[in-house]
Amino acid sequence: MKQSVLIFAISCLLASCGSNDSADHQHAAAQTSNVNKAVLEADITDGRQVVVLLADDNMKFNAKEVKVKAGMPVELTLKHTGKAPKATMGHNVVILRPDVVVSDFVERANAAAATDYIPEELTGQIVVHTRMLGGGESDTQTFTFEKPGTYTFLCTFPGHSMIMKGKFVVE
Ligand SMILES: [Cu+2]
Repeated sequence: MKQSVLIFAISCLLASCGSNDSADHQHAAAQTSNVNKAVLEADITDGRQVVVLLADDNMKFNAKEVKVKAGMPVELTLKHTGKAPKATMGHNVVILRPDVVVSDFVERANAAAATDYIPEELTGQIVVHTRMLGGGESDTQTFTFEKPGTYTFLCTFPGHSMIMKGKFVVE
């Protein structure tokens, strides 16, 4: 916390910002510190790449990037480590194909409450997705990336993908 205040003070100094800008700067700093920068690598077990993503009541995933290989099954588990119910703090993981326009997808997902925010008309844009989970729940999906590339993953609960978003880097 002290460090982020210091960084804020320094960046404020460098930008020689006036008091009017302080709120904006503070807001931006808070958002940045809320984004997890961690990189996960899969554990290979019995020919499967095991990946466990965690999501919590603070609307965060435990990783920003996941490294896996193409052509080998991925066993992806999402665990909701929080206590909040699905209706207010639901989390899923949706992995999109590389050519998808993410902002368009998110817009359609927001309107898909009846199907737990999975837009059924766009399933062709989805590599795989977990169920929408409430606190304490988990879901596992096994699938294979056929081609190397960078694939966006996100939570489609409305508003969450602003922070709950990252990438699978498939080699
Ligand atoms: Cu979420």
